Amino acid sequence: MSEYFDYAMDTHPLPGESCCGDTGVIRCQGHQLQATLVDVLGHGAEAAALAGDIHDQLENMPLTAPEPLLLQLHEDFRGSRGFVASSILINGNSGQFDYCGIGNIQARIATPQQHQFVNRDGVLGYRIVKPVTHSGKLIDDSILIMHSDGLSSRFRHDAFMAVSRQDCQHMLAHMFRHYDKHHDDSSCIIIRWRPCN
Ligand SMILES: [Mn+2]
Repeated sequence: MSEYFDYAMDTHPLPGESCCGDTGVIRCQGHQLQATLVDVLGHGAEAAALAGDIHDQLENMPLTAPEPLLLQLHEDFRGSRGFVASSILINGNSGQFDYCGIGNIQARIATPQQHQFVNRDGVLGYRIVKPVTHSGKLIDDSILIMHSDGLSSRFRHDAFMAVSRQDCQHMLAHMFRHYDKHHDDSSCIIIRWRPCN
């Protein structure tokens, strides 16, 4: 939680595994929030080890615009087994955001507007096409959802609206309860921008 944002994140390993190859980092600095979600290819101990290294790297980087952040991760982990990632940087005063994604992390603004972000193809650490930054402006009370392909993308807006007044931790539980496919590591980040609080 911060003055401007409510947020929650969780990762679940594939059933039967004790460690997870999905990871995420949410950081607030001043009025800015940065959230990055990463899905390392495959699962199990080797994927989790790389996810841990990427997590540490993200924790130690200054808040960075998403496109250079992903390019930096691509360089830093070149030759690794590879991963997909999406990152967003939000200004808590204005709601202005920059978003960038490579690979199949799903990201959407669920409400009050509805917007599905489109990522470029590629595998970070291996081969990517030039990333594209999507910039925009949230409106009050916007809810942003990012999740890996361990959760189904068959998002039901009407069902989500029923929980959208709850805090992000509850919305996150809803996502894992209804969308976890249980055949891959899964991860989800939910952020609500609340400029008036
Ligand atoms: Mn996956």
